[in-house]
Amino acid sequence: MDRYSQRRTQFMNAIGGGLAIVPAAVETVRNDDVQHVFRQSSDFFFLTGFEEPDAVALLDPGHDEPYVLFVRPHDPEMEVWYGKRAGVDGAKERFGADAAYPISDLDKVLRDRFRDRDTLWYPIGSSADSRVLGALSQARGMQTRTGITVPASIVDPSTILDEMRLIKTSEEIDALREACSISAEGHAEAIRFAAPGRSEHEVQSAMEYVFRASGAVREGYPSIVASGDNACILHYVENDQPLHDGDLLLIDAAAEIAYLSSDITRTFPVNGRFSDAQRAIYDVVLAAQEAVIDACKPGLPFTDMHDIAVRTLTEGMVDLGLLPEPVEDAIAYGWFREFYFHGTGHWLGMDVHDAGVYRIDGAGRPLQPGMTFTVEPGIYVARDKTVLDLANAPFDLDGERDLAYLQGASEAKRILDERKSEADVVTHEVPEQFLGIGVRIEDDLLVTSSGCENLTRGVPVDPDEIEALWEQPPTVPAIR
Ligand SMILES: [Mn+2]
Repeated sequence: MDRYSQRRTQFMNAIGGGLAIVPAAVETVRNDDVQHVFRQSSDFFFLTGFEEPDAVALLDPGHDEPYVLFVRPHDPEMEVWYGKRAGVDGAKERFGADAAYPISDLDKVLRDRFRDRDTLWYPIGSSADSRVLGALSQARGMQTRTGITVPASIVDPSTILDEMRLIKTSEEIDALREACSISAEGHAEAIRFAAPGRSEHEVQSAMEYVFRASGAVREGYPSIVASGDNACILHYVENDQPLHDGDLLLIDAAAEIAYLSSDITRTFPVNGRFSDAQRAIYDVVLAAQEAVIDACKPGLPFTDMHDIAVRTLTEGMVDLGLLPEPVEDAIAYGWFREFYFHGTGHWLGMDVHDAGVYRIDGAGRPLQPGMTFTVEPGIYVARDKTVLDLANAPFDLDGERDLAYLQGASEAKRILDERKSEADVVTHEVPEQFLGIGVRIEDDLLVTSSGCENLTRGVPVDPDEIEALWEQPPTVPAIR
């Protein structure tokens, strides 16, 4: 049995008397006959290994043909233009389907398969909604007269698939390990390649060259190559600015291997030497990352990692004068969020922000061997954040999330701003030398039986080692 067939068996054991429909990703038009780059949906690929768009997998454990693929049929003319298709025969012969049909037969076959099934496992909100739900409602309309029973409930299959994807097999860990080592080598090349006068996208190309030349067919997500003030924009992707002497360069990028993505961030000086202010902030972020990594072992609640990072970062920010004393107020009142406003990590796998819940019954989920995740603290001092108005109002992240969930983001913000304006406010001036500095350090961890393994230390985090690496000549030639 190949890995996909093992996964299907495990999944079908979990859905009992139901049937499941898992749609492939959809190609989107860029213009005319040009499509945006296509990448298969992770859940669909996880169960099928099938990389084409316009496909649906049906898993029906109570049927003597339990695994069905609906695919694009052969079409010689289309295949000349857009590439080869497996077709209906290939879906059976190469991808192990017990039965296969052209995608145009979906509605008809579904009506047949819905009979005598109690539950439909289907991710509502996907591109196949109109066809799948349309077929179900048609079947329901007929059941009153015919006595046929069709699924009365629809359940999201991600409750099962997420759990399967969360704990990695040794085969998946091997692929992720390779993605991590290639990604680290690309980052090392970026550090060697960067220099004043080059641009963000030139560094990006040298790094991505290493990814691709080492075996990756794509990045796991769009590369963030952010110099100077751009580092304070979390998802900066323009990557079109020149590198200036004296600036830092923050790069958040990674390769994907066999549908598993790494996720690395490094921040380093464009001219090879951290300034005192840059290094001071860097050291705080690194200390926070090390404190979190030191604590990672089976049993640690996921949410504890953020608490550890917040404490270390806040102590450091108060020490540097970025925030006023005392540290306890800076944490309790959420002042640290002026400079650290994202989470400390996320599951890592087929999707860079991978599947899986972070809490169980409200409490942080304990780490288990085989889980993989990132640890990515940062400090971002936006250039225009010269004066802080800090409210002495208790900060409750869960409460804020609940509020945003119920009221919507903008109304929640209005309510929170109003609460803040009613509290006493401490005004604090941000030391000028720190303005415009953004630092994030991100590594990928695998939980082992006794602790955790850092998969991405193929590129250094120690500031002295980064400076030494910058001194080395790049391996990728500069074109200009
Ligand atoms: Mn990340």
